[in-house]
Amino acid sequence: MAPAFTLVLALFTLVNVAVGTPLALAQNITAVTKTNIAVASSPSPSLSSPSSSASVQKKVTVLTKLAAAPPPSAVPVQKKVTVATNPAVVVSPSPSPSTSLFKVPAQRKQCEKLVERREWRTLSREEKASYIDAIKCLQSRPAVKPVIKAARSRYDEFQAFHINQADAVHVAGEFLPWHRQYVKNYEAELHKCGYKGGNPYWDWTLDTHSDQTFAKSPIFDPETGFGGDGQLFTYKLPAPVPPAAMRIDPVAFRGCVMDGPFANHTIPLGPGKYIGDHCLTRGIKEEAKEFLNTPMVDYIMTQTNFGDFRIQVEGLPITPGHRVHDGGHYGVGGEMSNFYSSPGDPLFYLHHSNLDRMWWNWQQMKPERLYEITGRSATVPPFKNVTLDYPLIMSTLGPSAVIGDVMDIHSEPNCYTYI
Ligand SMILES: [Cu+2]
Repeated sequence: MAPAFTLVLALFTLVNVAVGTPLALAQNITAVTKTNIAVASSPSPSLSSPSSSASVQKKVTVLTKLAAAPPPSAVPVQKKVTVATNPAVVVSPSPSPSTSLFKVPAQRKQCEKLVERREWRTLSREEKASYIDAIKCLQSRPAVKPVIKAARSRYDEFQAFHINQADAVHVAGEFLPWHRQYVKNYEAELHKCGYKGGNPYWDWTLDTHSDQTFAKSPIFDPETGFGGDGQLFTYKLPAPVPPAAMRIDPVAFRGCVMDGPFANHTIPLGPGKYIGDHCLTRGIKEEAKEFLNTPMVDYIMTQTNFGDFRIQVEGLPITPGHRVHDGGHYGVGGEMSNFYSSPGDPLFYLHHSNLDRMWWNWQQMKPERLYEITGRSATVPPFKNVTLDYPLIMSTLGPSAVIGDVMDIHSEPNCYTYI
């Protein structure tokens, strides 16, 4: 985000926060952003600190943080202000690191064999084809007991559960563990469909060099990838001005993906919480390179505690600008850009594998990080601080777990690794 725009946004935010109205942001900010910032910044007592000076303090905090919005190139400056002024600390304070939160659970059994999760472009042609075939297999198998009845296939059942759980598992301490278990269960389903490897990840930093066109990433290849951009005028949103509750940014829905393995695929759920058959939509954005590049990843990896790390990975609406999680969703656009229905695009699982890989790499930097977990369980009461005992509900998708179960991916029953 350009500094000038950031400053304007900061001032705009201050005005809006002061009068307690939702933000009216520039068009290129997603609907997800609008809604979420409105929630995160609104002076609701449930989100504010209990002190009477909280709202004043919050206004100052938001302004300070937005004005100091960090281009990754300004890492040292940003790093100093993150802890003190990050609005997320006001909205959702991480408890101070106490030993009780970092207790290592009883020794977990280490795996004898690890499934290797690899970057998409390192898979052989056959492995790629086998992965795509397994997705198509899930899209053709009937749902077991989906939380949304309109979900027809087992693939849809995963998307349905994400739509159902999205409000509970984002902008919260369980964001990374929940998605870790969710992708793990998806990987297990792919295995039932004959795929042998680990769920591949998409290392977007490989697509962000200045001489590269993001939309030309091998991930979007029609033959050896997931198909390309949405084609203009091939898709119409269910409502021209979707209600804010759907978190749909109309600009992100360029059109249907007309090439690749999912060109003729029909999605019964979404966008948002709408129900109705539609194509796979995208709206790839070149600007995504700014949020998915190596300086951004390096910056996020310098965070010194889990609370700050999770916030910097997750990005909007907690941070003032895009980060890797929301940046990847925004960069692909269409269904993938939606807070609720994003798993309708199979790229969701490669994107989240890469976020999981980032977390795992961060965990491995220091021994005490393996079981470090903090953060509030939700943005609205009743919430508690997440601990290793906190449940990760998966319903019919596969095994549920507690956070402590998923922290060490090299322990039973996780048994996978990133190479
Ligand atoms: Cu999600």
